[in-house]
Amino acid sequence: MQLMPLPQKIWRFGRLSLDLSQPHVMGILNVTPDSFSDGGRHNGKDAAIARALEMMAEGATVIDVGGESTRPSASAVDVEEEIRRVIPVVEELAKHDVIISIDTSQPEVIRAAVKAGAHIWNDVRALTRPNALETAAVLDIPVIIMHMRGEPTTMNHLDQYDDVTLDVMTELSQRVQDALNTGVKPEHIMIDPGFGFAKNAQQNLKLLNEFYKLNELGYPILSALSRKRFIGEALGGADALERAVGSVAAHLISIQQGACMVRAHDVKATADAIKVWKAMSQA
Ligand code: 9MG
Repeated sequence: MQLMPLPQKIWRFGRLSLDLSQPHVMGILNVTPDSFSDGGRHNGKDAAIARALEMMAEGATVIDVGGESTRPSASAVDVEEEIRRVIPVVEELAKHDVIISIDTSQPEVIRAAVKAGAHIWNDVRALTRPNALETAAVLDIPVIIMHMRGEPTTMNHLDQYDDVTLDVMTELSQRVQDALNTGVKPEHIMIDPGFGFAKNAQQNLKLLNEFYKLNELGYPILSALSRKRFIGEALGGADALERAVGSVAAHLISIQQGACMVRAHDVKATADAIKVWKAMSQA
């Protein structure tokens, strides 16, 4: 592990901006039907907005809204349904001072979301869907390009690497190059090694230990480790809801090596850990 400075880069969105020389928390807001069921007391949208506002109060500077689960067992969602889930939440969130990222691989969804007020495209499929690269270039917004092999349903069989960190860097570089060749601006690109996507537990741990190597690619880096299975395994078999402290620790390890954004469920704990890290790094 090696200590790395963060990039001097600012993303501007009208009145809002994101200084990437500081680490940020991206709060996870899943708007899949099972995410906000509360026995019918609130509708799903109200509960989702309440959770987003809570995460902002806890220290999230970006809210990542997703209408499709990327778990290997999840069934596919059609574009119309994804739009029905995501857009009403984005329209409401856009009334607040928050930077909105959209977790989608569908060009139609990101187009509708940007119209409704979203700012960033977070694509676990790294702009590989038809027309995705062209859409990212035309929308002219920041994009998070994540490493994965195959699809969430097939990725668990695609974890053969010579050296996981170097192979991820090579494959991510190719996706970044495709984006640049299509007209995506270099200053709009953030990369993400895709913890848990086509990687086994040992490979995820090696990637975390060698996270600093990703800085060689020259782009700001997101790490998304929250409640991932390998964190549970490192804890001796902890369930998802018991992985908060392990996730905070792993996120901090990635920040120490250069991550400027971490994607988290447990925002307050993550933001507190970052405050301590910042105090230390300014001492
Ligand atoms: C939506 N989503 C789920 N896991 C993710 C990860 O590891 N990275 C990014 N960028 N998005 C993710």
